[in-house]
Amino acid sequence: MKETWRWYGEPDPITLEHVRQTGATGVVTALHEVPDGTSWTAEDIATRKGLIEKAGLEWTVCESIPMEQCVKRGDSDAPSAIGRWKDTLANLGRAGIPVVCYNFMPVVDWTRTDLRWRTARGTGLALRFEMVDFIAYDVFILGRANAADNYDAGLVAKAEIAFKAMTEAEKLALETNIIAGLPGGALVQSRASIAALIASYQGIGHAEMQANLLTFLKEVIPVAEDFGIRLGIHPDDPPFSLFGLPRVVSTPQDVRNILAVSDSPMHGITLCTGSYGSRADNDLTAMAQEFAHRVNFAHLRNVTVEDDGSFFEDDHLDGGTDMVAVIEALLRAERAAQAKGSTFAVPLRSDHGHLLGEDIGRKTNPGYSYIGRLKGLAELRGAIRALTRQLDKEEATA
Ligand code: DNO
Repeated sequence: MKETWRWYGEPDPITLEHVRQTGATGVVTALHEVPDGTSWTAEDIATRKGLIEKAGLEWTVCESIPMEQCVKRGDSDAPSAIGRWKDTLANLGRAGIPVVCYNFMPVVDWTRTDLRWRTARGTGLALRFEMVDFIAYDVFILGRANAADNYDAGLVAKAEIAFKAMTEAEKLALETNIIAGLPGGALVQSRASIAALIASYQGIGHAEMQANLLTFLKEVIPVAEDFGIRLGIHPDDPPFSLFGLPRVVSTPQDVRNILAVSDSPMHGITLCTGSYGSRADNDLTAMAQEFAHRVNFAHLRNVTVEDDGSFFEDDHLDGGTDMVAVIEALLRAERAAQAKGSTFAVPLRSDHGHLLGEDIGRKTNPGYSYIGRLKGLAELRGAIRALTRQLDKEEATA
């Protein structure tokens, strides 16, 4: 496996020099400044790559090439948007970027309700998705038509109580957390624009979204093969419906459907343990064992899910996912592939991290502070080292 670190480009308060100090050798980035709907030029890609290489690092993963909403809706202008996506992919391929991550979430990308939640164990400030608050937003603040029908009646009642107790400032803060776009996620929305975007998906259910994804995949996989780029589709975060909209990359069955499109090693998944793990019925050890040979990128983080479906980001080795078992499955699959001649080292990054120490008072991207991620990386690195030793011994005595 290859250690990588997400970097948001030059505006990122965590510099490439900081990245270098972590010991990670690969960088995960995207041309975040290019507006959606424009393909990335070879020149802009070369400039970004040059910056990374000048710092002694490698651009290992592009996360993400943005996906225009029309592709997810399967509109009549979807083919031209897919064409732009393919142009960007080809330009990344010409530049030798080995892995590309993307997602297929409708309207919003990754979503949380609280970005500074104090953990019960006192391990800093974590990102949290509070189910009752999300429902309060959808049903009572946004006021989406029939939204209450999408939730358990008991939770809607709790959400109403929570909503009535919120100050205007609290309502606004909740709204900002949900729709103002987390870094690397969807664009900033206003209350009116998000309502319009949600409405634009009317009539698109799970089957339609899935068909639109398969259409997209059939178009892009051949381009990935031409350039030897490994694609890794990122799961829905969280892996359940938001705003009554379908999400089609949430469960093991979704992954099976996606992978069935092509056996090409260029068509794989991003195993984001935190995203898949935010759903109590996803067994991450079983998923890692089943899909390890198709994992082209690993996001390693842990979450603790609560009874009502709320969850918070826990420490990297603690929470609902047995992280050591997941890493073991990935290492075993990587070895098996290497025994057959593959030279691919699966890139991993310690995903997110708590706000700790001096980072608490500092401006950083939510989830992407320095110390918390570094702590996560150090823990994961230790687990990888120990497991590697164990697998080496196993191989020596086999
Ligand atoms: C959150 C990230 C997401 C992810 C995209 C992948 O921290 O994992 O922003 O980059 O959804 O396309």
